[in-house]
Amino acid sequence: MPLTEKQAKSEQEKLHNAILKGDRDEGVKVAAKNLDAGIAPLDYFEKVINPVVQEMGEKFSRLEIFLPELMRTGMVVKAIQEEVLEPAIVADGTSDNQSEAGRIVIGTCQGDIHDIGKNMVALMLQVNGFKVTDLGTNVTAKDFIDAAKREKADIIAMSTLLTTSMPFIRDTIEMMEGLGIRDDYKVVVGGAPITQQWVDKNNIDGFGEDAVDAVKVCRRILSE
Ligand code: B12
Repeated sequence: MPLTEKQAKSEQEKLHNAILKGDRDEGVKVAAKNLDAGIAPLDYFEKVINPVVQEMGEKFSRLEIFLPELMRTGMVVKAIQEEVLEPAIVADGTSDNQSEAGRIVIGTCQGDIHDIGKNMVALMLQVNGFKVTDLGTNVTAKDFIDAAKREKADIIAMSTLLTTSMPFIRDTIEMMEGLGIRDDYKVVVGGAPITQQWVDKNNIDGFGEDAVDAVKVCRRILSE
């Protein structure tokens, strides 16, 4: 049962209140109530969580809220992700280890600790049959490359939300070129500041707008 626009607005308000109070338990409770009522976890993520975090980000850039509120946003959303959405997505998942769709190492680039979007992408790839090794946050070019070799990866997937960390994606590509291994792995990237134009300019194989798109892009580039 998809969320209507009116329901989504009212749920956004409840989540927003939980964030302002910094009340993770209330956040978890209001999210769990939606899933118990038959709302799909991705529908809740896209129509409730995403608009609220975007709004918090915009308020932060207009100096209407400050770092403590931004941190509360991260804390409440991560709790919902870990305690409500991930178990539900895994339970619904079609993961089948017998027919591995491909091997992916994923991480948030050097200098960046944002991981809510990256974790969602990793989870969706995993439940869609990819073997995913999550390297966490603040991952250097060398660590991406070492992990790709170790895990015999098909794809290196990099996330960043900071414009200041975008050059580290380019560093990873340049390090791969320097080592003569650029063609051994496909590179897929995502995160709010990244554009298709930037991707095309930097010898990157794929770009995903969101977690569902990430699965499509990874499938497409491995079948090419
Ligand atoms: C929550 C948040 C935080 C939390 C993060 C908690 C956490 N564990 O992640 C905390 C409080 C820690 C934080 C800290 C900071 N933040 Co912050 N943060 C945000 C906020 C509000 C939401 C980010 C988020 O989770 N979005 C929701 C997820 C689902 O979306 P997403 O990450 O974009 O991911 C989706 C897609 O992009 C895509 N995707 C993502 N990765 C990948 C990877 C691949 C391979 C693919 C295919 C797709 C893909 O799929 C995802 C799922 O749909 C944003 C605002 C915004 N509009 O993004 C600011 C924002 C990113 N932060 C910002 C800033 C400035 C900071 C700080 C520097 C603040 C400070 N002064 O200290 C620090 C940085 C610390 C560091 N070194 O990293 C700025 C960045 C500005 C810029 N252009 O560089 C933003 C844009 C806010 C703003 N408008 O100013 N932040």
